[in-house]
Amino acid sequence: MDDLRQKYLSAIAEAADEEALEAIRLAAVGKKGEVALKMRELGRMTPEERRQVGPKLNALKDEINAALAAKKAALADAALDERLRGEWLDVTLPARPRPRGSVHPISQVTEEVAAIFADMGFAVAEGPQIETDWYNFDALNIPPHHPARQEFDTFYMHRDAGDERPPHVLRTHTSPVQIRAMEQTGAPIRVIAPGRVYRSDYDQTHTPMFHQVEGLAIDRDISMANLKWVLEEFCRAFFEVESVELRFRASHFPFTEPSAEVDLRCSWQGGQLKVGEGDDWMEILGSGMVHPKVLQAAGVDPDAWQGFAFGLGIDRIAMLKYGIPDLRAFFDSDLRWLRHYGFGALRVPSLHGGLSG
Ligand code: 2NL
Repeated sequence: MDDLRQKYLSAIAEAADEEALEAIRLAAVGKKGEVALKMRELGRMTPEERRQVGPKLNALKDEINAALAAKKAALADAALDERLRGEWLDVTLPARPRPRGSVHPISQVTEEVAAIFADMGFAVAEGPQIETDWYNFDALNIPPHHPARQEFDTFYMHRDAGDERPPHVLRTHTSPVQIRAMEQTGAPIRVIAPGRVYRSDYDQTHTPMFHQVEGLAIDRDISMANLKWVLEEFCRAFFEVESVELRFRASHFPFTEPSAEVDLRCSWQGGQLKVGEGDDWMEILGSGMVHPKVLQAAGVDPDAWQGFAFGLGIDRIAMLKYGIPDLRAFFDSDLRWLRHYGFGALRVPSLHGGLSG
């Protein structure tokens, strides 16, 4: 009986599949199996022998059946494991091997600028691209018939004869967005206003639609010193260099007093721009202290509040940073150009994660 147990338990242990297991079951404990044959021999035994051998045979049968059931379960587990290994999916893989679209350099640079100013406490403000001439000009201390109005090459919206509503224009700068922001939240305020602006001008370096970002900080005692630090910090972060040097040149805008144009120290070696070193200066910004009349127009008391404002062209700083030679290609919607100069759609610019890398 020990030989039988040994033989079948090791056969069960080595069975490779359910089919082999069933063959072992028939040979061992089936109706015509070896254990059944042994049971039949009981009839020829003395009652004493039968009492001895009977229970042992039954125990052997139970043991073999239990071993068969355990092995069957183990084989089923192994088969499931094998199937799961084959059906395994990496759900972290992207749905497509490579995104087909790309982020336009102007969108990329706008996001970069917003990330830098957000870090300095500036919110992003938006407003309409079709403005009344009051928001676009009057509120900015540019009265009707003022010569500065001519300098903006404004697009005027069509008006029917006898239409008495205030004239509408395509905004020539994003300053009106900041006037509206001041009206809505009052002072203190820190906002930037990025967006599309329009001027009737078209040549190598001008497109009738382009992009600007303006910034505004109003509080009790904001000065030109704050302006200088903010602009330095911006240039350092934007051009991703250790240090920068700015030069303020006295200038004139109707909406700021005093006003300054800002140049950035740089060098052009072999057509390659290097910021923060060299003997060249590149004009990048207009800025100044917000004119009291502008604060007044926006509902902010100029005797209690003061602050700075600045404006810069997004398209130009995008060309400078990313070595894009031709402004007009920005707006051609040429897919080959977009693939070359575009940015990965899944890389969001941030100060901690890197602006452009
Ligand atoms: C330039 C000049 C500038 C501003 C824009 C501004 C806005 C408000 C009040 C006062 Cl609400 N000023 N904006 C100030 C100075 C210059 O832009 O050359 N941009 C490319």
